[in-house]
Amino acid sequence: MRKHPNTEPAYLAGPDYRLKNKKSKKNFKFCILHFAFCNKLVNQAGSALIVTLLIVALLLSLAVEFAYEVYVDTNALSNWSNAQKASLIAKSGQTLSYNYLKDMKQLPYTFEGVTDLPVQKDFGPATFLTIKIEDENSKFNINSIIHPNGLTNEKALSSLKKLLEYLNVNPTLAMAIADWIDPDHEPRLRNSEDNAKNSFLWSVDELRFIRGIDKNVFETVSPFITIYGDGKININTAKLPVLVCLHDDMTEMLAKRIIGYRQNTPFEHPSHIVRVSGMETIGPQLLLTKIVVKSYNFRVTSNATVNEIVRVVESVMDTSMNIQYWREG
Ligand SMILES: [Ca+2]
Repeated sequence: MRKHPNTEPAYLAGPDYRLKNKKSKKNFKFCILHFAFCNKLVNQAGSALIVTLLIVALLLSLAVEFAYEVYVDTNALSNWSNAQKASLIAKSGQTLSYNYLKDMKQLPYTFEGVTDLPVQKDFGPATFLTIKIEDENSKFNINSIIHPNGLTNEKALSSLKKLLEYLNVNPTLAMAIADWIDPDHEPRLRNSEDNAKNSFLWSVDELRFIRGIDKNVFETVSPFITIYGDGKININTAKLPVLVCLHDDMTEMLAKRIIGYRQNTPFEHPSHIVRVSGMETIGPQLLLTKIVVKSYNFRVTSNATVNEIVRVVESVMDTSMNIQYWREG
């Protein structure tokens, strides 16, 4: 039985087999080398691909970052430009109001407490201007409770107590306010002179520094308080709480009658207040020091919007166009 050639040992197979076997080994060796070479090539190509991808990713992130920075810078520049434009338009609102108040000065009396003026002028797309003119003589002058010589103005202090009471605020706060303003250091209430300013208020906001005046009290009282003017109140423009505090004997019903009267016939002279039924006795007592029919001090708030960027300029000016207060925001 003949053995299968592949199972024969090499020394029995003869020269052909050895030659064949030698070639096979050589081919195998070549294959190994070729495989190693190809593998090396593949590895090198893979590494190059990864490096390329990393570079592309890096460049891409740089490009995105650059585009974002350009976007942010462009946006910031646009916002800045809009803000500048809004600021200028808000200031121009003050000039428009100045002209409006000059016309108002020619009238014998002032009869509008708050005037809202949406300005119709075309400033461009998405650009608006609104002006609010508020009569400061329609409010109670908080500084009037102390005379310029430092003594207490008892009538004005009594009016302030009545105003607070009408607004459901503790009326004794009027004493704390008086101590805050007056130059002496004698407390009307316990601790009411502690850290007191002992000088007139420069702003209604200063009321917040006074002990007992919290946010709620301030928001309740401040719409009816001013620090501008000589303390006289315009009976054509004052709101109900301010009219009620004009005199100890003034009732809410009388104050409402005043409002009803002026809606049909604005007061052209302070003495005309006696024409209101029930004011025959109180009216003459108010003439000298308490009431006027013409206002001299106005708060002007001009609000400009340019592409949703808002700028506000607020001022208080008198009818001689003296600026007493100016704020931009
Ligand atoms: Ca004091």
